[in-house]
Amino acid sequence: DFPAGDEGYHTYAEVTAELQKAAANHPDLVALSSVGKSFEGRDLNVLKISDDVAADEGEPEVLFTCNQHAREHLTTEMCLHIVQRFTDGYATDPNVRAMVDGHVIWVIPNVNPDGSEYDISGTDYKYWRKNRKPVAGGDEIGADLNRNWGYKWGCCDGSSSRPASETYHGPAAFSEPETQAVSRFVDSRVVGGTQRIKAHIDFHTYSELVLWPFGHTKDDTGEGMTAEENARFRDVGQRMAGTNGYQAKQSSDLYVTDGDINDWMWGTHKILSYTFEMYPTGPFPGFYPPDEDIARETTRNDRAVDILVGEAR
Ligand code: 0X9
Ligand code: CA
Ligand code: ZN
Repeated sequence: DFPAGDEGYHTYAEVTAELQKAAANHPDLVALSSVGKSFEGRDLNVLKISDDVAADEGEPEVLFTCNQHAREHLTTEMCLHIVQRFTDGYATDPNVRAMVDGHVIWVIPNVNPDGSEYDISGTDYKYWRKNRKPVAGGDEIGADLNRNWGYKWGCCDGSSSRPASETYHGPAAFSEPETQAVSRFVDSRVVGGTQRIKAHIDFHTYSELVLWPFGHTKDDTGEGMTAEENARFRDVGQRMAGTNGYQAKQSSDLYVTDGDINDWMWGTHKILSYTFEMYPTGPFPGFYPPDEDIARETTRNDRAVDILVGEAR
């Protein structure tokens, strides 16, 4: 469980219960399923939100993913906040209603449930980042899921091949059950040759940034990124950052990564894919803001989320 005083955060079991409640309270709007299982066998929950949720209306789709990194618990709360706003808000908020009527919204609150449960096991937080799959042939545990995606995996010195590293990219692209399951889900949204998911945010903490691909190269444009596409990433990124006060930049301007989720979403599927690094800006309180900060720091992204949904068309 979360340490005393931080009970406002949701454990994996509590997240699952919230998703089940949302589905029970809004049967026409919400469908809960799983994209697969984590290494330790936890369901990777995905919530679908749309009017007439059982029907395939062919609407543009948006995906929100959270908690690739175990200790970034505020991101799980961000996904839950999105769920709550787009379900409970449907009856009362005309803006929410229009977005839900015109789109399919997918939310995966826990991409790394084994890691986040490990991080809150025991009395104190463990500062855990990776997943919990043991590395073959040694004593190390875990790969960095955000270095395990299959677009130019391990290409560019933006990850590590040493199992002890915090950015260990795993033995192969999609070697980890969690990235494999989420990527197969995204692959499955190609319907009749067209990817239905048009836009995506992967939430992380911390630094208050809006980041766009590519991460594997410092070049703004080149293979897989035209000047026009790059200008759109910049424009939408800056508009989103204008609403939450984050800083917007290309992800490799922060540092080069290879095998991250945005590079795969864009490089493979041409999904308009961003990383948000949420509150705070620095190591105090870093990964562990008090639960009193949850409401303020999740609501802070409401307008940015709405901008992203508006770009899915
Ligand atoms: O390193 C990461 O995976 C992300 N930052 S975190 O502190 N949450 O670990 C940022 C990934 C964004 N991509 C690049 N910076 N290239
Ligand atoms: Ca508290
Ligand atoms: Zn992260």
